[in-house]
Amino acid sequence: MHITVCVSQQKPEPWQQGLQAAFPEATVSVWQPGAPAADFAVVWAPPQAFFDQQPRLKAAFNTGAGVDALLALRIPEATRIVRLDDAGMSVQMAEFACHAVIRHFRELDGYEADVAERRWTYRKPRARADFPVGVMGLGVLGERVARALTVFEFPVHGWSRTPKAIEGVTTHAGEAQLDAFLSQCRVLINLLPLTPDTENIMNRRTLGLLRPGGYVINLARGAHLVDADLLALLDEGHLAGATLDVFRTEPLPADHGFWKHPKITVTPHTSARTLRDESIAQIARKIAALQRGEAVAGEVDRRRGY
Ligand code: NDP
Ligand code: OXD
Repeated sequence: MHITVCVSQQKPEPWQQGLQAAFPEATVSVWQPGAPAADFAVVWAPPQAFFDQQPRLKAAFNTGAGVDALLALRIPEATRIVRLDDAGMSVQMAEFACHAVIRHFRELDGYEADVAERRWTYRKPRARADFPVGVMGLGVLGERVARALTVFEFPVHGWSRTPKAIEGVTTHAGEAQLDAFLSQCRVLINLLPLTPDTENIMNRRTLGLLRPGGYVINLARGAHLVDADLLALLDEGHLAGATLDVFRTEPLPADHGFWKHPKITVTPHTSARTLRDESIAQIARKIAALQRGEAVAGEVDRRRGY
């Protein structure tokens, strides 16, 4: 068995060493142009040349959860595409999302500003019932986030493509229920995959349906959000603020209006990081399962786009 590693923006050697330790008998190499064809690949944002030169891959394992960049490439039909299936990401996403919601709800930015001026002030407690939180995308990450929010007793709504039942969460499904879902929410958390159906899904019309004083938390992909529409709704006062972890161009360009906007909190695509050891262990288990002819979780449906 030959496994090749092609992970841009990350050091390939630790992936190679971890996989070699899991499969001592296998050849595990870091891909270079012209390298021999492999059976399995571990990839993050590989160049098109990688797939052009790897015609007999049985599976390509993405070192992240989102496969939008991968699906933009031409990949041999017979190559299965497998995404990371949690691998330590969902708990990170839950803590990040809950932190962003609570920071807004409890007005912690306001307290921080007061304390910086040595002002001992109180704000009127807000009612949780006035802050229904909506989670768009109820997959591996979104479901975990929705469940975590119920612990803090926020009213929680969720929206997915197909119907779901999650204890404590009011669920909605499909395009036909999108507007009803949005109009019940004040805080909106995006955890959708980026597909042709979801691109630009957060725009003037849809964000305008949120309750007045709405708050947007984008944790999925920058191209889900129409930047200018968010800025307009913030400036008009319909939205109270936003926490943005992902952007159309990353790193966020130095002159982008989001950096210094007083109502926007920017983080550098860090809400749920790939944990290398957990990911290597998961990929190794899946390679072994595929070798035995078994199905694996996290296989991407190319037609669906996630
Ligand atoms: P999943 O594939 O497990 O879940 C996707 C969810 O979105 C599913 O509930 C699915 O519905 C729903 N969905 C897909 N298309 C539509 C649609 N057209 N209308 C309504 N619902 C839809 O993905 P994950 O939870 O693992 O990850 C979500 C995204 O988070 C990733 O694609 C990635 O972009 C992003 N991400 C961001 C990270 C960061 O650090 N900022 C880290 C990791 C991921 P159904 O259940 O019916 O299929
Ligand atoms: C991912 C990501 O998709 O890091 O895993 O965004």
